[in-house]
Amino acid sequence: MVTWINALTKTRQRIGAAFSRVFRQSETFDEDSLEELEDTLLQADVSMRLVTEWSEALRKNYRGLQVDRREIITGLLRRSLGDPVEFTWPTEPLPFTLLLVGVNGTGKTTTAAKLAWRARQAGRTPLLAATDTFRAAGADQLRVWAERVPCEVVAGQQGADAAAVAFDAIAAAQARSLDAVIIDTAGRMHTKQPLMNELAKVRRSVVTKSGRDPDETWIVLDASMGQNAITQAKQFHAAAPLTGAVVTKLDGSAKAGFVFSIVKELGVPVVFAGLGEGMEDLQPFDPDAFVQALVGGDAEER
Ligand SMILES: Nc1nc2c(ncn2[C@@H]2O[C@H](COP(=O)(O)OP(=O)(O)OP(=O)(O)O)[C@@H](O)[C@H]2O)c(=O)[nH]1
Ligand SMILES: [Mg+2]
Repeated sequence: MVTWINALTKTRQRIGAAFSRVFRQSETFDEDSLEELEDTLLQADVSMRLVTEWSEALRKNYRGLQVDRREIITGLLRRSLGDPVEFTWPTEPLPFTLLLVGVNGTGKTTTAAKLAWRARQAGRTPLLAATDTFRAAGADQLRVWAERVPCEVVAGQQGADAAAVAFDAIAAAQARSLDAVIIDTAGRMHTKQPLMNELAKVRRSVVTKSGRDPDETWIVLDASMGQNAITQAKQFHAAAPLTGAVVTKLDGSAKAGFVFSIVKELGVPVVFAGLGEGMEDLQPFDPDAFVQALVGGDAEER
């Protein structure tokens, strides 16, 4: 299993040394240290808006004072991530429905499978719905994963109506008294309106069949996209209101700082994070571990 410290190696390699310098400075907290901190955060793809907000708060409260920088800076980063979401598989009303959305290649299909695996680990019966009917491989890929989980799968033929597949999947889960329907959708560009309309249609068919909104709609964001991911997410939110985000490929990214924007600018919690390719590498998002892994631990600094 990949650890948070290992997964965030690339981002830390980019910014860890600069954080250490800021933390180590023993004089008072002055403009130079604030500027170095600002540069460091921007390099990790934290948005300009957030960097400005944080640095103004630090300037106002601590400039000219001798303070424990590690403590106040990590505290500031940590607070901005909010409380961790402790996701548990709901027990009613069943079946629980989860819609996974996002642009091409972010990790939706593998995340769907990993979530099904987690559901099984928690003693639940998941069903995977393969609504990616754009490509023949879309359904096949999920079938292979379903065998590994193992769990049931409902898939459409290539070219089939994605909304109809979602409908059939919920019908199957209802008929077989299964606990959760995890709906994988095709990757789509957030700028292509017909594709976004199709996503809205998939969502409506969940509402029609289950009698309520999807219980969760999570956007799957590739961490290496950095700030671009926020722009995408806003467009998806318009087509299928988001209740959370999954950040994948943190292990391959040097831009992990954009995670702060998901919470602060998009206003949805990060529920899970992908730290590697293994089944068990999709882990509940842990804000404490994330911040510690980002800035580098005490041990590493010494
Ligand atoms: N290293 C790493 N690789 C990941 C992670 N999550 C997904 N991947 C890889 O990313 C690639 C794309 O994953 P998919 O799940 O097929 O992505 P998708 O969003 O379903 O793609 P489309 O359906 O084409 O839009 C695969 O090779 C996955 O193994 C992660 O957290 N870490
Ligand atoms: Mg896919």
